[in-house]
Amino acid sequence: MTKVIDSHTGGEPTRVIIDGGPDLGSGPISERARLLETKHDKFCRSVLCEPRGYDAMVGALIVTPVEKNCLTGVIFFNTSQNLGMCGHATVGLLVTLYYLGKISVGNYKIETPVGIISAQLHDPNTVSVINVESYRYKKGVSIQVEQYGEITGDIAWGGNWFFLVNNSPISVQFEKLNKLLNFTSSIKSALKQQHITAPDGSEINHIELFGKPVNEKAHSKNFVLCSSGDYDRSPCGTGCSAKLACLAEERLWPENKKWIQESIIGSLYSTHYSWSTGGNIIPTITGKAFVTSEATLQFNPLDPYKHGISL
Ligand code: PYC
Repeated sequence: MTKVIDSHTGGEPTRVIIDGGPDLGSGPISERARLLETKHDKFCRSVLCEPRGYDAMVGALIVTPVEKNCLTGVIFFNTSQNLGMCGHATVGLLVTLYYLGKISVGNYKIETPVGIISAQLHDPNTVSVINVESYRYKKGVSIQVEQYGEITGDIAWGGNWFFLVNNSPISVQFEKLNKLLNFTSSIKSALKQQHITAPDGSEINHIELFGKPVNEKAHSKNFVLCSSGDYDRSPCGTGCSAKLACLAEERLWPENKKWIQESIIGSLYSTHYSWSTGGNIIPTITGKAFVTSEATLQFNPLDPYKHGISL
């Protein structure tokens, strides 16, 4: 029996597995994350793929932390792979733990496969995530993208790897959703074909475009293609961290000043950063989540799609 609590953060869904996840042992969280992806992919697909979920959904598997001062450990995953960190799902996780009566308003440390983060629950729905250190890795990388020609972007780390494009030939508007999906998927393929990777050789699997905001409080509107192939309905916590890293590096936005990021559906995150002693930035992302359902997932052995619909 797998018990889950679903929530959304700025429209982006999180499914927290509160019971019935696989036993991954007690090793380092990064090792347990590797085990989840390689040995329990059927579990991940069955929990998140259609007909129980969909490609936008991110799973949050609660695990025992190695560091005793952490509230919990967590491994984030989507319908195709693990995520290093996930901002919207961290907001969803804290709101879910509050809903379950396991935490109250306050500050917590959380262990993720890419490092320990902090999160502050301000009220039953509002959370600030103090993310892992973020940085721009490369500036102005030009690639040839089929149908679109030369596209230039920055590569940055915000807990996941991002290719960030400021001058999108497709305007960042919800009405252009299919075109935005097509364009960003083509960028992702081009990066792969042209062997443009993160410093450790891993794929740059999130693509982020920026355009003019609609909401007058916001400084920018984004569109984020996630590694699952679907788009982020929220402004993307790790994507905002990568954006802040680029702004900071260019000295375009000062430390501790609020940057409001609007998502493709119009939801907002309030963000800011501070410099770390090593010259990277420490981003803070504030957003709201709401619990949408509690469920016990059923896996009938006679169900031909018990492991989800996937290739
Ligand atoms: O909020 O960091 C995020 C995120 C990554 C992928 C989907 N959401």
